[in-house]
Amino acid sequence: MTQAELVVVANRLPVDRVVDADGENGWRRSPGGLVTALEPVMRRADGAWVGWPGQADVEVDPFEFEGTFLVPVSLSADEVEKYYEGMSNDTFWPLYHDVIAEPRYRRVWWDTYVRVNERFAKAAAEVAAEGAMVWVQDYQLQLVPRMLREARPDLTIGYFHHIPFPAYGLYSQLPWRRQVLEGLLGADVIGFQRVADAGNFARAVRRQLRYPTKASGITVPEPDGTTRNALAKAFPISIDASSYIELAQREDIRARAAEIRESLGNPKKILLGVDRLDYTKGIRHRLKAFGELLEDGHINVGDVTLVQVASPSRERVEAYVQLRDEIELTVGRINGDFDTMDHTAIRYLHQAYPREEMVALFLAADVMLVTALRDGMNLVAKEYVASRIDNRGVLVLSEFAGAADELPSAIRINPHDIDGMKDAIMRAIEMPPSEQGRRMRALRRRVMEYDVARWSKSFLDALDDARRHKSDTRNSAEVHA
Ligand code: GDG
Repeated sequence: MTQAELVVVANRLPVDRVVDADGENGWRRSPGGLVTALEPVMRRADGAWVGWPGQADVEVDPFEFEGTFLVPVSLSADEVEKYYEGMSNDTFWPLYHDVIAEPRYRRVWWDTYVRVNERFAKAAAEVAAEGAMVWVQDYQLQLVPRMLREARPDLTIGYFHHIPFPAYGLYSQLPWRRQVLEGLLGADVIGFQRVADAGNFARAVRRQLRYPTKASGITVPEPDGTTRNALAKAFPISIDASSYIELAQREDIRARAAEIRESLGNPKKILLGVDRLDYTKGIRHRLKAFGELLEDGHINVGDVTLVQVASPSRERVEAYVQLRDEIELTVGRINGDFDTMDHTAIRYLHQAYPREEMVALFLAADVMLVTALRDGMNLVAKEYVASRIDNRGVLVLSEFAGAADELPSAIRINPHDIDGMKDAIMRAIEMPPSEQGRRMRALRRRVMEYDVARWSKSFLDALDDARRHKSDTRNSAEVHA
């Protein structure tokens, strides 16, 4: 087996299984920011990626794919149900998003989560070279850092948390709150989206484990009686901005944007929402505000259309089934009340589109609505901004999305305040081009400067520092021995 200097461990492998016309199985790189960000790093570093291939009960041997060594971790259908749909998406996801939906605490899910985390940790331990760096991704794998450290104390371990970390009062509901903190603290560097998330984590560690913390450092006791320092701090994730700029410059995509406007009956203003269909995204609140604006007569369907892309997500989890029903009922009601033969109030699309179509939509949209009730970052906000090479368009952005920390030139909203959101939408619709330009330029500067390459570099630099520090302490211990 390959011995890799850099190992990424994520729930999913960076590839999707595809079957070609002859029925042959193959693999295709899955689109996604993380994959794009890490690809060059992985190539340079003799990298390996440990993850689930995305289908239950599929056993695949490790293989080389476009310069990265891929190590598939197999999950049974029962494990997918308990570890992924259950513990990850029906316990951690709602709990970490401020219990917008009620988290379910089921012991059998936890047991499977532990077992599956062990399997990921074992696969990573097998493929990592002596003294390698391992970077674990996200809430599905919170126990891996500790398990890996126990198996391989020579490794330097990083963990990045893509979703929020909740306030202690909520976090403390978790029956396994100590185990999860201990699991994460197996890492040398623990990255969060926002400064507030890192703060919530440090507070949980102080309250629950009584470990001292100072600035971003946490003093973690080791089994041998010594202590070590773990770093817990914000590394806000970003997007591959240049690839969005390239798409936005393409003639065919610009033509498609014009065609989209045309097909909606050339309204004066197009509002756009693009989200996975998830209760954290505030889609219902957005529809409520939009519906009321129509009802109040502030806007009419001839002038303003809302396009809502809600890409299918977690369709086997009950809360998502319910959410879809509620949203579709609301859309149906609003359209029923306000549509005309020529114009629709909401063009609702429960589909996933290729990136080219997304960028065409971004270019067609005068106003982008990001109304999340809670969101680690929200990459869609950044993708919209990067695509607006014409410095036009308005971003309406929830203060509960991580992106709000970095994008102060957006129109900031509290999605729970429906009147406030209605005012913000009207302001966005009526904003003069000069103000749009001023705001959009500021937003674009930020997104282009802090792109995903910069994000991964800053995290890996921190990890490298931790590794150097580790070998310094080891050397000085040897000198003193
Ligand atoms: C989690 C955190 C954090 C969506 N529909 C389509 C499509 N998308 C793409 C978007 C964007 C991505 O999916 C969604 O990223 P978000 O950041 O908006 O949200 P989550 O999926 O909840 O991601 C989040 C993120 O992790 C990264 O750390 O920012 O807070 O919740 O890139 O464009 N892409 C295509 N077709 C679709 O229909 N091609």
